[in-house]
Amino acid sequence: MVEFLRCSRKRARKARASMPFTHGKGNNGAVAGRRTNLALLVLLAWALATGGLAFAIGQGWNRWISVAHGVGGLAVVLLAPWKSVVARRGLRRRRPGRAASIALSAVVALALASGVAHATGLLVSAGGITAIQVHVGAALASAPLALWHVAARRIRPRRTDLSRRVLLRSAALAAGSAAAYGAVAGLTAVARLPGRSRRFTGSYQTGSGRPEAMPVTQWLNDSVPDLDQDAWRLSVVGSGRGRLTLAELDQMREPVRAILDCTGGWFAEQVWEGVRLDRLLSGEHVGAPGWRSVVVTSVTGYSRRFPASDLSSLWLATRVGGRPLSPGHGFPARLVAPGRRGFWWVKWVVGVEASSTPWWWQPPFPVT
Ligand SMILES: Nc1nc2c(c(=O)[nH]1)N[C@H]1C(S)=C(S)[C@@H](COP(=O)(O)O)O[C@H]1N2
Ligand SMILES: [Mo]
Repeated sequence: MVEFLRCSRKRARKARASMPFTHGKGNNGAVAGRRTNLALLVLLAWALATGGLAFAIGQGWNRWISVAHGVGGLAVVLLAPWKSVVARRGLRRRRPGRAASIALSAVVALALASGVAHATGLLVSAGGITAIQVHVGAALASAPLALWHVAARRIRPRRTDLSRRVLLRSAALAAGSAAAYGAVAGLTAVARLPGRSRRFTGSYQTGSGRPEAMPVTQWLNDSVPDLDQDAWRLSVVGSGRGRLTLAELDQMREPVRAILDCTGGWFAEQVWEGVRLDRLLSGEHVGAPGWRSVVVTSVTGYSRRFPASDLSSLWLATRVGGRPLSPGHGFPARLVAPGRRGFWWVKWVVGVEASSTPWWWQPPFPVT
């Protein structure tokens, strides 16, 4: 990537002569630069949207979102030589905000490099930080910088930006990026890189069937609480059950095999044991008109809201791999939500509450 940004003068001259979004003859560098910038802006929005969606989805069609995300990222790489011409011209003018522009290119380069590192498996984690964490951090940092950049270096779309020729070149760029994606995937397979054996979410298998080898992960800033199992009670609101002890909960348990798939880039399959939420919340109120969702709350304050119709596919687990949960994995009780990404699997649960609020009335991702 850095290589691209620093492409040689000769290549720059060549690139200038074949800017991707020009109208052939009468090649106007400014128009071409503007269209390159416009394309990059669209691609950045695309990358943020598909990346966010890939984090939200735990079902098989996540694969296609991830492919769309990767193809978009590689399109940015393909445009880099042209953008470097535009950028060089801009830098020479020494306008205010240079530093922010350079910072933007740095975080985009970091997001691209860490994305490729994770996808191929060349560098999945180092020093306790995963490539995905770097990827998401850099991507989030790029958003405000890009907004600022667009405001400071305004581009005005014109009607001719949607000409047939521009659309054809966009299609060529899409085809080129798809081919690049195929090449990266093919090389990953041929070179037998770790990236070849990922789940459809892009995650790497870690500690399946061995709960003690499964990473302990927090979404943001929760820390493992120290809970006394005799004092612990589960508050169930909406079924007339009131408060349950751990022993009472344990009696209702059944086994469920499920995959915990963290957006941090790993997954593990375990046999959990827990009580199905529709059993826990059976009673006069639940299922009655007006019940729309169920909120599952941790002692830490972390919580997620689920559609009432999902109760029969959610479990409140007290055991994994035939043993009680460890403190890190949610002792004494944690949610098991097959088909949902890890951030739905609330740990250290103390409350299950039926509610009339629709399930989507919450931030798409937890905020703590
Ligand atoms: N209370 C609470 N529950 C939580 C989280 C958290 O930060 N706080 N993180 C979630 C995330 S992002 C994941 S991937 C799983 C990780 O579960 P584990 O630590 O048992 O592997 O827990 C989920 N449950
Ligand atoms: Mo996670």
